[in-house]
Amino acid sequence: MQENDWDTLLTEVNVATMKAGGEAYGGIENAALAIRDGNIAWVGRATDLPRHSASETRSLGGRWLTPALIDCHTHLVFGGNRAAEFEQRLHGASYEEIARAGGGIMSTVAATRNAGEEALLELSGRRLKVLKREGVGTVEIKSGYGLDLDTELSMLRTARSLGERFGVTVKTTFLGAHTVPVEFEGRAGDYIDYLCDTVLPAAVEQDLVDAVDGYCESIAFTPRQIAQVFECAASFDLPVKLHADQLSDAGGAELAAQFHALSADHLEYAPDSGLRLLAGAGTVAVLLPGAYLVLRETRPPPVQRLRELNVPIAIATDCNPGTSPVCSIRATMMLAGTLFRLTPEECLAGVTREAARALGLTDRGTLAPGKRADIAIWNVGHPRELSYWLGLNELEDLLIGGEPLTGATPE
Ligand code: DI6
Ligand code: FE
Repeated sequence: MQENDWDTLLTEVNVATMKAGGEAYGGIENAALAIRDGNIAWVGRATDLPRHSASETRSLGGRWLTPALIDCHTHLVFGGNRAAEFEQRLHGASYEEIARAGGGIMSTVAATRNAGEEALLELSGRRLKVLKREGVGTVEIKSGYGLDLDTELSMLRTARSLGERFGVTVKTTFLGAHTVPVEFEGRAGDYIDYLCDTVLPAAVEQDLVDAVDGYCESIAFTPRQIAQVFECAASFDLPVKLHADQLSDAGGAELAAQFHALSADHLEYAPDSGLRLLAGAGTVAVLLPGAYLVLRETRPPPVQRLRELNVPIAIATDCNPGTSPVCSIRATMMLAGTLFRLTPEECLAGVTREAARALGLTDRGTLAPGKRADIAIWNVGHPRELSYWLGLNELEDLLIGGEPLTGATPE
């Protein structure tokens, strides 16, 4: 029969489908999974397999399958690094002090403007390769270290090129409203106008933008300024995301909810009223334990309230040179458990089902018929191990659209 004519059949597997509401992890033991035309055609218990033919059968010796992992918040493309600032912080300076003294984001802006597109591709490719080796098949990459027309476009082009080069899905996010560049010092309003009148329209025109983000913080932009950028995003039908309430209660959660943001990220200082608005707006909370760790924050995000309010929780690396020099989604899962007390199942859902939702992707994040065959194959005895180890990589293989990609990564 036509519908049971498969390209690939994976047998002798256990599957963490990550579908919500049933077994823990959406687990199916002694399972099989069939792929056709790059999508999942069938998944279930091996004893329930219908009559079929398959061009290729891969027996996986009891390994576990999960959806390929999704890193839904990164600043992967940047020049230079900020190890010197890290050192200064260890000598006692605070992140805010360094930023106010002209370091911080601005020092990465200078390095990124000077790098040139070839070097940017090379540097960020190294970081993406590491993520991919851990089973990441989809990654979000933000601009925001250019802050001028040419460099913002260059960052977004680099992000798009990375997707093609590495065969993974890259979702690009415009973060022009990251900080006020020196050329606009003391003129934040003019800079926001420039973003809305010039930079974002050009990036959209060149089809380089999938979503728009802003840094709403006392050291960055006010809710009013970000709202102007979000209005502009809406005029292009682009979804929005927000760096919200990381270092202070800056009204970020409320703003994100007001614009029905795909996600509100960080949220350490979000007030309860803001969380309730997020719940009503269907916005995903993206928690970033790498930044929390590196800044030695002491106030964790309100995980228990998010659970009570049924706000979906995703987690991500926030890979960036200032606050989260973290290129490991697996370490991020372990840290989300250890620092934020997320359960291993919440951690795995946070880098699959909920991370997909944070990017507005409905075709991935769970293993179910009709979803893309983006599948990670693991040498583990149980999926809880994926949030347990720090620094052990049990990835056996990564399938993207049904095709094994391990080894195809450019060196
Ligand atoms: N994400 C960001 O964009 C800022 N913090 C964060 O978690 C700042 C990044 C930087 O310092 O470069
Ligand atoms: Fe960030």
